[in-house]
Amino acid sequence: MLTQLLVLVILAISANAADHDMYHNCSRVDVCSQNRELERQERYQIILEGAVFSQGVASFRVQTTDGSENLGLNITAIEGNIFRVQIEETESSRYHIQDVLDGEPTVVNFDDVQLSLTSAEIFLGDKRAVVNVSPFSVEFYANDVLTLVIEGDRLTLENEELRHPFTVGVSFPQALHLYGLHEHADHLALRTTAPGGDDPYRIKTMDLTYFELFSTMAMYGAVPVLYGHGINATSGLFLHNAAEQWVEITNKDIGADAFFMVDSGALDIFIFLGPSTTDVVRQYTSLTGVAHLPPIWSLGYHQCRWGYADQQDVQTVIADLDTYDFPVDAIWLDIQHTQDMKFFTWNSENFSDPFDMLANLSSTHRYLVTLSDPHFKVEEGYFVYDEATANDYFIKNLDGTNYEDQCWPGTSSWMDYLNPAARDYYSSLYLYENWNGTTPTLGGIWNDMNEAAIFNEEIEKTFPYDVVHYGGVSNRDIHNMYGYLQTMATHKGLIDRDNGTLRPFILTRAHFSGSQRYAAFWTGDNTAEFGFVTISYSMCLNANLLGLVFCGNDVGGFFGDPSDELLQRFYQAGAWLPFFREHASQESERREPYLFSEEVQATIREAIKTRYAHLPVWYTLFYEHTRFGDPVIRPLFYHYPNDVELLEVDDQLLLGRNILVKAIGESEVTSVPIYFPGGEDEIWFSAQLDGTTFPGTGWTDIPVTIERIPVYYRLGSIIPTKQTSRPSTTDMRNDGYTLTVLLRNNDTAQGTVYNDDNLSFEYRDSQKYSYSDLFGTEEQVVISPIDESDNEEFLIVVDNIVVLTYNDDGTVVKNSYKHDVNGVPINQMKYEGKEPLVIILR
Ligand code: NBV
Repeated sequence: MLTQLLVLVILAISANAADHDMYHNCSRVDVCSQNRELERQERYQIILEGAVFSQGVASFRVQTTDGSENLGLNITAIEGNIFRVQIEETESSRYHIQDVLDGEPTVVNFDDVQLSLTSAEIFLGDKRAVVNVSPFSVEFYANDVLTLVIEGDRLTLENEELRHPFTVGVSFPQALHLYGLHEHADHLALRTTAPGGDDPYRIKTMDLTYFELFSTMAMYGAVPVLYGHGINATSGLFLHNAAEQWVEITNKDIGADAFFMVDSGALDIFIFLGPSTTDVVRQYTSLTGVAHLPPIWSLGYHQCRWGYADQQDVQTVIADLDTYDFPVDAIWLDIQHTQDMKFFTWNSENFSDPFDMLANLSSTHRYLVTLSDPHFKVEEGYFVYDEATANDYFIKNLDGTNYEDQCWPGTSSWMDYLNPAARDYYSSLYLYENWNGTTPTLGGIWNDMNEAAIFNEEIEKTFPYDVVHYGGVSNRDIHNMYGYLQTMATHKGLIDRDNGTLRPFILTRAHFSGSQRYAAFWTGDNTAEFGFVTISYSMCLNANLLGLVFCGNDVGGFFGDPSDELLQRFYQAGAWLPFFREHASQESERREPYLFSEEVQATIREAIKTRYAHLPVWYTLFYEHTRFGDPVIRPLFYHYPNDVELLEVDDQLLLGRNILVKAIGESEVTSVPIYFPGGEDEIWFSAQLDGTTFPGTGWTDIPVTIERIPVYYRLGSIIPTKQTSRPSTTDMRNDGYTLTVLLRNNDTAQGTVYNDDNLSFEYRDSQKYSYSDLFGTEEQVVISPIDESDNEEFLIVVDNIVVLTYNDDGTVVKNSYKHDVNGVPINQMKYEGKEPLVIILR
């Protein structure tokens, strides 16, 4: 009995662990094993003589210390306090990636250059780059604070026939923590890695089955961006390179080091000099772009399962969600919707009438999202296979034949998205005329398995490096951007399909720097365990700092079956992540929320409805992201950069500036510690509006029940919500707003609210939107247009104003106004959108 139990326990544990024999650790990958213990040593020298400074570019000659090789160092000044550092052999065949930056960066002139015998100083406003000759380093200063150093003593560049590895050390002398290096299932603050301990953080897109918590193993996404946050300044870098990398982190008492070991490609680093975290994030998004506004339905709740098997199932699930009063905006189809796993076909038996299914969904104002992978069944007669073969659109082996391996359809080939013609062809497959049985109700596409994932454990389940992409480019040089290129083509496909009138919604698993321009992403195949609730916060917070704002996890856990308690905690936390979808493996039990007891249903219903109530906040923040490049959800340090205590808090998030949420990732807790930031004067009101408040004085134990997780509104803010409960976002379109005003006696509160047609690009192309400032005192609330947009159709109507006033003795007074002092119903006061509307409360 005992042994049986033991076997079961071992099975249970190993069932949820990544296969460490199959996935390589540092010792099995050349670029890591050969460099990890590289000694610091001067290998290169800068030759100041002959350096050229011209129109924002400084060029230096670099020589190996033995004089055997010549290299060049370029430092370019870029608009917005950014420097670009490029080091390359004069005779070089290094590959430079294309299509990742959001346009060519704008080069600006240096303000001054000062040369001495030992250094060159380049001035850009109050920022400065100093190139030191010996030992070779490039130092970066923001307002005289030394914030980032490129260290010459760990620089190596090798030029092999098929590989061009390099290493480079970077230090952040005043950082207290480093963030970034996405994607890992780890804490937000990067940990020290060291030989004998954890492997360096590995960055390589791959299908990490059963990913583990607090691990440096590579996952589906690759964003080689690193920020160093200190009290005096935040700085950062972006390594513009799509090859495999390993990054060793050493945190010191003050300062931190990162050592990049890169398998191939160009040494091309953008440096962000902040000085604030907001500045650094904006600098990065200024280079790689922002997400466009999502169609509002994609911010609602998504119902997914690997296993909605036929069109009747789709209809029944939606009908049941309606019967049991669970708002939902989209239902998803996994691979089963295809005929024999052939993408862009429908299964003739189970989805025999897709038009009928889509019409049904559309009549309930719901959308369908279907999965579309980058691999294609090798089968003559399958139109995509035939056309792609005829045009040479598949990835190749070294001998020029199509690369083939195993995936869902059996033997498959992979679309070569590096080839612009293949991308165009792939985009065209999404046109209504090319994909039979589709309508605009098929509102979104799910690009899965695009790391790319392959059913071959010999090659870590992803492309081997000797496959060749368009133009003879080795996979080694672009591996990490393959999925990115697919989403770029999918995005174009959806844009073309609707003649540019509708905003595409795409969910991708693999992603790279800049993916935010095309797609949302989720954290992949998580497990139904408590730790996976909280890891979704640290992972999505990290992603949000790196521009990838539209992030979520599989609510419920992909593998396994959550307990009732766990499922509720997943929903409660997931409702406060930008992308909110329940999803489960086909091996898991069905878990649509109406299948549970009434108590469990009530909790899940409240979580989903809370999400819908706050959609105006989400939508406004997504708009502000498009405009300023800011994250939608933010770690606490983003707004409280000087509080060293909170730098490691990563199971709490700030939605924008004003809403604080704590995920509960533990079983059977009756209280949880919450960090309230901001100091004594920063008061946090329970979002239950029950008059409970907490000052921002750090850790406080808060009693909790299963009914909800702790959520707080910040004093001084105005939170726009819609308190109507409807089946979908479409049904809420014309509902009025409730403004919740969080005030201190005799003080003011402020907020913003954004509205448009919810679906099109007219907000961007014709300025058709309304964006308003909200200002409140105990006496009045004022709504004023922020800019001169064409806002007429989208002016908000306020139904209700709730004012919570915090008194100095800690008591809270709550007043709710549906009328102003003169008895005029608030929702009849017309906000004309040109002049401020003043609503007198008393
Ligand atoms: O298409 C099936 C699954 C999908 O449900 C999941 O969300 C993806 O992450 N897909 C992976 C392939 C599963 C392989 C086990």
